[in-house]
Amino acid sequence: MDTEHEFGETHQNWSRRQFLWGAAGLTVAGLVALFGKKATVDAARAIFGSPVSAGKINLYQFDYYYLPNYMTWRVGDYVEVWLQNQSRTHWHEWTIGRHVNTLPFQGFGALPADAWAKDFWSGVPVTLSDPVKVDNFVPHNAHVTYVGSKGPYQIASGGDFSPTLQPGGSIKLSFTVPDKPGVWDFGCFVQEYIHYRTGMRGQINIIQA
Ligand SMILES: [Cu+2]
Repeated sequence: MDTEHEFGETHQNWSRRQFLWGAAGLTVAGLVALFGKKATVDAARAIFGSPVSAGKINLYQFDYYYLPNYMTWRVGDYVEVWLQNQSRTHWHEWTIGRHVNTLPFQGFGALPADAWAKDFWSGVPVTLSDPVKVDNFVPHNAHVTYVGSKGPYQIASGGDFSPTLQPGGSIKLSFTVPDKPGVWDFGCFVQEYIHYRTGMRGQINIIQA
């Protein structure tokens, strides 16, 4: 068999696969744009499965869901999450933790400062960069390095680690996935848990290296 011919075939197959993945991506994006429902997001997740995400990850915030709403990370991998608020009207945050405090669900009394009993980011070194329209950022117990002037990060205190973005805002969070394996929940608790309850939440499964 001719080696050059074999290479040609391999190249052709690769191109075709890239095309198919690209077309599937467009279809899913179109569905999300049309319906914007959590069901569609779940469908997208079923189509693409959940490969391990590493390196650059786009995480979109919509009213009221995240895309993706499920990720798999591996301990020790370097991750750069580019959080982007696609809403034209709503402020959204991104928190990760375990054991959501359901007291605010009762709808009475003062809201507690923390939404999670356990904040994923505690003790985790993380670098923030490229802030655009950041409403506020709460570092809580994370070890944060800020790229550039701290002004644009609007550093605040109280509650869990959370970047809160204005409509159209974005920020990059770079870090090495800490040795905290298992399933973690993430969510947006803006507007007294309404976003979270409406479906603005997801999960991250952290697997061992
Ligand atoms: Cu939100």
